Amino acid sequence: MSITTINSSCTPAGGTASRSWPQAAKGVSAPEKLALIIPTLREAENIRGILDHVRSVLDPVGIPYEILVVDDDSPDGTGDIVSAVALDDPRVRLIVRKGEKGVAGATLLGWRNTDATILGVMDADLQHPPELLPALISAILAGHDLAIGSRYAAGGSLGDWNPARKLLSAAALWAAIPVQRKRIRAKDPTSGFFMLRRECIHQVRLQSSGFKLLLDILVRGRIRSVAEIPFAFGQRHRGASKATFEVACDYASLLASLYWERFGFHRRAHSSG
Ligand SMILES: Nc1nc2c(ncn2[C@@H]2O[C@H](COP(=O)(O)OP(=O)(O)O)[C@@H](O)[C@H]2O)c(=O)[nH]1
Ligand SMILES: [Mg+2]
Repeated sequence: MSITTINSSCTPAGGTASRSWPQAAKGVSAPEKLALIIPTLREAENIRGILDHVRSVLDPVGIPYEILVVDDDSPDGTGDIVSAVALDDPRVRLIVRKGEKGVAGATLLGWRNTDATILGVMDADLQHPPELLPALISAILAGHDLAIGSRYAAGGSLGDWNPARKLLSAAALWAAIPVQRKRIRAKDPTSGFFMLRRECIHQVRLQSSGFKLLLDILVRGRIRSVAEIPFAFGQRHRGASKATFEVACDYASLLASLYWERFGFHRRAHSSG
């Protein structure tokens, strides 16, 4: 299992972030900045569309932002498309990882390569509606540490998933209940669409394998308050899902380490102390 930590501030890679940002809109304090990570693996058919869509939604919000596409060396030209967009808009940046896979690690790498105060992540395939981004930002600016795009909050939905996938998702949620702190327990701790304050994971050790970074953050991060904003999980725009049996194994490994920390080591330490 690979573990990684985030520092409270980072030097942006590639020098592309040393530009001056536009003035923040009224109500948004100047030093705030959002870094939105879009992890990609073979998303050539989706990436230009999602970048255009996200920028059209974020521009009117007025918060300084950058979008970091962290691509695991996709052979379909995803990276070339992002590079072309980045030439025209320096708020778009590409990070290419070689020899590694996994959404959690890609997201953490993106967050390490930005100095933004608000960190976010969303998928490239339009299953996460960009229209939800302003509500997530507002929740953070209103004082929540973590804002989750939630399929399970009232008003949200899983879309057209088949019964087997719904059952698996419900099992994953059920398994995550005992390890979460009651006060901040989330209805959708396995969502891949969320934002948080950078300081909440400053030097926190997080598991970089697998897809389910949010649960790790909920358990190990310094999260005091959570907002869940409902959304309907959309249909993949183009291409195929990369969710595999290996992803399920990574989730099982994450759960095992969280259960051990919560109910194994500490209990032993307390009972022996
Ligand atoms: N960097 C990176 N991104 C990935 C990897 N696997 C999936 N993704 C991206 O993560 C997002 C969600 O993946 P997806 O296959 O749609 O998962 P699903 O929605 O659960 O079916 C998409 O943007 C994918 O391109 C990976 O190994 N590395
Ligand atoms: Mg998807």
